[in-house]
Amino acid sequence: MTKPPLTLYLAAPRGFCAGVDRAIKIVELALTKWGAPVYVRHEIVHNKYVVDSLRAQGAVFVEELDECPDDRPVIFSAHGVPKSVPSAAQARNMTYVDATCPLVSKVHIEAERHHEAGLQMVMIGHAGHPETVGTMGQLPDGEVLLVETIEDVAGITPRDPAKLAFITQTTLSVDDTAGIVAALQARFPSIIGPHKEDICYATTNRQAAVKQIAPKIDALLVIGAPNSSNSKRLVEVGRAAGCGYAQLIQRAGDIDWRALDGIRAVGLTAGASAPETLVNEVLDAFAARYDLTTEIVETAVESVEFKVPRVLRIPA
Ligand code: 2E6
Ligand code: F3S
Repeated sequence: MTKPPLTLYLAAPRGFCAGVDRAIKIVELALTKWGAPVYVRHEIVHNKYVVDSLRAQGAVFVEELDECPDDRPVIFSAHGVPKSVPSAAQARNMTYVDATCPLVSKVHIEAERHHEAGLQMVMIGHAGHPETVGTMGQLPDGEVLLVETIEDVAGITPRDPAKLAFITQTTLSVDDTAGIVAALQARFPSIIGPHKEDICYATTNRQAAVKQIAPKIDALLVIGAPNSSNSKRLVEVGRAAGCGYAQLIQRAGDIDWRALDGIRAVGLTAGASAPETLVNEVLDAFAARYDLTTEIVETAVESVEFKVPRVLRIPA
C-alpha cells in the first residue's frame, strides 16, 4: 500500500532551553558527587520522560521539603521556590542546590529591588504555577498582586496606585501579555515595568517559530507535558495564529491519527522541557505512516548557556 504524502514543518528553535539543560545537569552532577538518593523538590522540569530517567538514576522527587531527610542533598526545581524554602533547608542544616533558572532568579531580584524602593508589585502569571508561587514568595504576603487576565486588572486594589511595578512569569504568551500590560498601563499610568521583558528568550523564540509555521499547516502538534506552561502556550499560539487543530502530546503514542486523516501539512514543535528523543520518536511515527517530506523552519539561532553552581563544577 502506498503511503499518503505529507509535509512536516519542524520548528526551530524547539525543545530544551538553557535553563532546562542546566537544571537536568545539576541533578546528574549531584548524583555523581553525592551518590543516590538525591532529593528533588518538585519535578526538576515539567516532563515525565526527564523525571523518570533521573528517577532511574537515583533521584527522589517530592513536592515539599518536609518529605526530605536532613542528611541527604536536595535540589530545588528550575521553576524557583519561595524564600521560605531555602530558609527552612538552612534551619535544618541541609545541603541544597538551587536549580532555579537564572532568568527566573532575575525576576526574583527585580521584585526585591522594587519592594525595597517602596513599590507594591503586580505579577502577571498563572495562579498556583510553581514559578508564580516562587516569585510571589520572594516578598511578604500582600506585596504581590496576581493578575491572570485583562479582566483581573480591574479587580485589584493596590495600596497606592501611584506606587506600583509589574513583573511576569517567564513562560507567558507574548501577545496575551502585551494586552494585560496595556490594561495595567491604562489603569495605572505610572506603573513601572521591566527594562526588558520578563518573558524569556526561549519562550519568545518558540512562539515566533509556531507563528511562522501556522499559515502553512492543517495541524500542529506540540510535544510537552500537561503541566508545562510554556508548552501549553505554544498550543494556544498555534490556535490564535489560525491553526484549527493544535494539540499537546507527551509522546508519539498520544497522536490521534484519525484526527489527522486527510491532512497534507503538519507542524511539529516541542516545549522547553521536552527532550529531542521525543521529537525523533514522533518523526519516526510520521515516517512510518506517510511519504514524509520534512522542512525545518528556523526563525532564530540560540546560543544561551548557563553555568552550573560552583559546588558542582568538576575541578579542571
Ligand atoms: C522553569 C521556568 C520556566 O511550566 P513551565 O513552562 O514553567 O516549566 P517547564 O518545566 O515545562 O519548562 C521549563 C521552565 C522551567 N520554564
Ligand atoms: Fe529559563 Fe525560559 Fe527555560 S525561564 S528554564 S530559559 S523556558
